[in-house]
Amino acid sequence: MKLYHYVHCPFCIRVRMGLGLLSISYESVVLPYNDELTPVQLTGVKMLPILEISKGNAINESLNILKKFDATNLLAWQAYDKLFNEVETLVSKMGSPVHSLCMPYWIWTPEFNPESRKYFQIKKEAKRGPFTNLIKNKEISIKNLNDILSNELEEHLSPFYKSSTLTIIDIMIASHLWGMYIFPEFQFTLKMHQYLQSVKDLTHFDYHQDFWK
Ligand SMILES: N[C@@H](CCC(=O)N[C@@H](CS)C(=O)NCC(=O)O)C(=O)O
Repeated sequence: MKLYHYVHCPFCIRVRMGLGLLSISYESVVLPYNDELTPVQLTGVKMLPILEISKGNAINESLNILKKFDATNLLAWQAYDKLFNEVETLVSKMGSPVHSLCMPYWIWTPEFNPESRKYFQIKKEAKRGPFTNLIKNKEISIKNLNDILSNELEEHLSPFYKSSTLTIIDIMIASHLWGMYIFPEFQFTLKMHQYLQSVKDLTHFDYHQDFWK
């Protein structure tokens, strides 16, 4: 199987973590962000992650990919069914400051080349405004993120989100926050850091593995 992904993308990290926990091996294919043809040929839309199970059989949507391969419910999907609204709201609330802060830095990692960097920046600036402004306003985004983490997340970690064992929800949360490790002026609290590192360990996740083969 081949997993087509972007290294920085939280939904792609979600699948990498989930497949890691499930001990499912795959060939990792990092696509340049400006490659529209490959994803469209595989699934009809320019959206990653995509898992190509066999020639002519490819699926997208991170949660659907993981569900398909979790025959023994290792990811405890009942937790997601129970907390669906709450978790989707939390993830999208966190996603906003994380994207605003990290996008200007993601483009300078080895994932991008000059063409894909330009494509990404034009597309994302059309939605969020100039990257320079995102960084000029970084204190607002950092405060926003810290408020969400301390008021809506940390108190529910015991040590996983409303659970003593890891569930799909922890993978959804950790994958959305992982980008903050590359933002230079942000520090997770010790509790948050330990939580993220335990998700990393259990899922055998290595953010930059594709660049150090
Ligand atoms: N609901 C999808 C969301 C995936 C998604 O939003 N992927 C983004 C990257 S983070 C994408 O492929 N965007 C393509 C583009 O903006 O060109 C999932 O869970 O897999």
